[in-house]
This record gives sequence, C-alpha cells and structure tokens, in this order.
Amino acid sequence: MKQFHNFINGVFVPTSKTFEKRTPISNQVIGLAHEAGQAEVDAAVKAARAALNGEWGKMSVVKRVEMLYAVADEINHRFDEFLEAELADTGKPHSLASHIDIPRGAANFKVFADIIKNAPTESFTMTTPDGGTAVSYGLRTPLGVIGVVCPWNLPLLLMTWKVGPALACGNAVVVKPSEETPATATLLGEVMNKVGIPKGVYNVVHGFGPNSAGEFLTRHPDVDAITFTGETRTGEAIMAAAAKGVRPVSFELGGKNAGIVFADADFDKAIAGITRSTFENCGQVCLGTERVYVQRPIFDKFVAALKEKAESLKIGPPNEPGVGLGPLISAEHKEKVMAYYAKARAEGAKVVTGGGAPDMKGEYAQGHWVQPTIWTGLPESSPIIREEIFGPCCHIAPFDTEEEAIALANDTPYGLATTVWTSDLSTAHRMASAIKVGLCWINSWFLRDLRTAFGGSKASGIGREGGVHSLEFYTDLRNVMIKL
Ligand code: NAD
Ligand code: 6OD
Repeated sequence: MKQFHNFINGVFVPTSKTFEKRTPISNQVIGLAHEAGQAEVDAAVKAARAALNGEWGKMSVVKRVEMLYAVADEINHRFDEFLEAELADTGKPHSLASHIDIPRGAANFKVFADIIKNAPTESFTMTTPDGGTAVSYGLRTPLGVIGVVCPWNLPLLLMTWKVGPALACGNAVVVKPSEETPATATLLGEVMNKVGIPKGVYNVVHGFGPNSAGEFLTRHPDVDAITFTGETRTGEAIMAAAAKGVRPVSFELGGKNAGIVFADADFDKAIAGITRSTFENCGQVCLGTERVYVQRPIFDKFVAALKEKAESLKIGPPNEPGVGLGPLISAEHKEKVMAYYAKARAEGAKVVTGGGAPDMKGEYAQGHWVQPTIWTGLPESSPIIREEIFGPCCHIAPFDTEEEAIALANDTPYGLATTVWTSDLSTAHRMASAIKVGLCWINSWFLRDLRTAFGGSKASGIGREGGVHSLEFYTDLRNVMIKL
C-alpha cells in the first residue's frame, strides 16, 4: 500500500490521521494519504518563509532558471513513474496522460524559466522640476509564500502550471493537491530534493477543503497570495478567506462552455474536435463543451456523426490498447453525473446515445464508469444546459443565425472557453470578439501555447496566467526612481 506523506521543508512527513486513496478503475484502496492538520500547515508555511529569507531568496535569476531546467529534466527522466502515478490516481487513458499531462508537467517549469530569464521591465527618463533628470525602472520582486490549491482532473499539469511560474518568479509554495489525487505532487518532492531545490521552497500538504488542509492553508495569515483551480463555489469560499489580509487571488474556475459549429465548417474536423472537447478525459476538462450548437442545415448529420464517434469510444482501464474513455474520478462524482443523466431523461431529453453506466466485468465492475452521452431536445432553461456536469456528455441544439449562436453561447454566468468551427475567417473573428470568454478556439480546441493568456471571464475566474501574464500575478512590480 502506497503512503502519501506531506512534504515539508524537504522532508516527507507522516501524520497519524490518514485517508484512503482509491483507484477509479476498480474502487480498490491503493494508498493512504497523510492528512495535514493545522500544525503541519503551519510548519509548511514557516518553511516556505524561511526559504525566502535564505538561499532561495538570494539566488540569482540565472541560477534559479538552471534549477527549474533541472526539475523539468528530472520529471522527464522519471517520466514513467509520473505516468504510473497519474494513471493510478485518475484512471485516465495512457495515451492521454503520456501525451498531455506528464509532458506538460515538465514543460511548465521550462517555459516559465525561459520567460523569467527574458522578461523585460519598463524604464522611463524624465526631466525634473529643477531641470535635472530622473530615471525610473520597474523591478519585479517575488510575492512571497504562495498557497496553491489544486483540483483532480489534470493533477500534475494544473499543479505545475502554477508552481512553475511561482518558483520562476522566486516565490516559495505550499501546495494542497486534491484529496482525490495525492500522488504526483508527492513525487515531485523527490524531484525537488534530487535537483537540489533548497528546502522549504516546495511544500505539499495533503487533506480536504473545509476544516482541513485547504482551509488551514488559505486562511493562514503568513500566506501572501493564493492561486486556485477548481469549482466556482470553492473559489467563493477561498476568496472570503483571502479577504482577511487583502491577499491577491488568481482563480481558474468552472465553466459551461459552448461549442459552435457553422454549416460551412470542415465537417470531419468539426466532428473530431467536438468529440475531443466533449469526451476527452471522460468529460472532466474545465474547457470541455457540454453545450453544442450546430447550424440547422447540418444538424441531423452532425448529431448522427457525433453519436457514431461516441459509440466507437472504447471504455476501459488506462493500459488497455485503444482505450479512449476512462472512468470518472470517484464514486461521489459518478453519482453526480448519473443524477444529471436521470434528470435529462426526466426533463424529456431525447437520449441520442448513452445515458447510463456500461456493464464492466470482473475487477472493473466497481469502477466509476459512465457512458458517453448525447442529448437533444431540451429547453435552454434546463439545468442540463445551465449547470456544469463535468462528465462525458453534451446537449446539441440547432441554430439558424450567427446572432442567435452568440446569444446562446453568452447565456450563462460562466465565461471560460468556446470552440467555434467555420471556414469563414470573418465569421471566426466576429464570433471571437462577441463571445464573452477568456479562451476562444477557432477550428481547434485545447491547443496550448504557454506564452498566451489563459483564464476565465465572469464566474469562470479572476485574472490570467500564462506567459508574461503569470509574472503579473506571481511578482510584485516595484518602481524605482533615481534622481540623477
Ligand atoms: P473543487 O473546487 O471541489 O476542489 C479543488 C481543490 O480545492 C481541492 O484541492 C479541494 O480540497 C480544495 N478545497 C475545497 N474546498 C475548499 C475550501 N473551502 N478551502 C480551501 N480549499 C478547498 O474542484 P474539483 O472538483 O477538484 O475540480 C473540478 C472543478 O475544477 C470543476 O468545476 C472544473 O471546471 C474546475 N476546473 C477549472 C479549471 C480552469 O482552468 N478554469 C481547470 C480545471 C478544473
Ligand atoms: O493547459 C492549461 O494550462 C490549463 N490550465 C488547462 C486547464 C484545463 C482544465 O481542465
């Protein structure tokens, strides 16, 4: 049985209070995570502060960059271990984790090391009232101790997406991974020690949200800023905690994203794109499309083709060849998704495909599997169309005009992402400027250039990370003015 210890000041720390980690493919217990209490969270924050006051705080940018390169190289060196840990925690297909999650875990350190190495700051020269000259320049200083609170859907990718830039900017972090996925954050502690990252720079505390490590961390008065990815309502609780001490937050929250397919789109590419945006990672991607709007002339053909794709997805465990759909993360999440499947039927949806749980055999019978599901025929007021389900499912509705598609896409409190499929460049530009989201993909989905701004509008987040935008959050910009 694996033991997931806290990682505090460079040391793996067990506690007397443990909780079970079960694998989603069979619901078997595969490990025990050691829950951090207030004392462990205090120790982690204290270690982070000491690192900032010690060698790490004094380290040159060049040296820091070298160390982050070494972290990336060591993740790649231990690629198979990270992959195995992520597969055991999430049950996602091997093909997905090996192409997206683990490579991005390494890239998130390399890219932000490059960005901090090359980041300029502004400089101005002015004439002073006495006829002399003054020069001002910007100086980026670390924010301090950053609390990093993470979800379970892309555990290593989303954690390092925050830890990479935070460390590149010279901060120290205390990470609270999701209680569902403790493995890769813990493993990263070994990497940090191996490459010689000073003790206390990277800390991990395990546990839950309320009245556990998540709340202890976000309420901690010596945490200078909080970066969080997760549900919008958790964001509200963390924002209330951060208000004490007026601490900055960066939030990547939930979504109810629209996929929009015009009749002039390349049909096969649109089908392939919406298949991914709806079903990838078993629908557990915040950027996914649970609302799909298709222009009327191709509506029936599109629904039939997406149905065929959904039904061709092989459901199974990570290492089975050809698997395209893994399980949901937990029994609790399966219950939530199945409740929406039942609600869709009760509301009179036409179930185009799926709508239940597959019949899995043997050791997988207790896993958290659900069928990929497509509905049509519901009114826009339905909870199926308004609420984030976070499962492998979508509702497809027809539209006639561009204006109608824009109105439908924007009719949501969320504003994370959209994916628009059209061969008309002008339509694409108009849609991109009219849909109120942080991320607009045209003829693509979840295509990432880490130098670009990433984040959500409206209830989907606060702030942007990525490229120089991460520096805006993870550094404090000071102006220095010198009277010459
Ligand atoms: P969640 O909000 O339930 O949990 C996220 C983390 O917050 C976990 O580590 C949890 O323990 C912690 N937490 C919970 N309550 C807390 C509290 N009161 N104080 C401090 N910490 C607390 O989210 P989840 O179920 O793990 O992830 C799925 C959600 O994340 C979906 O809504 C999805 O859309 C969102 N998400 C958004 C993005 C994005 O980039 N916008 C990316 C991935 C996931
Ligand atoms: O690619 C990323 O940087 C990112 N933050 C992805 C988020 C995916 C949400 O599930």
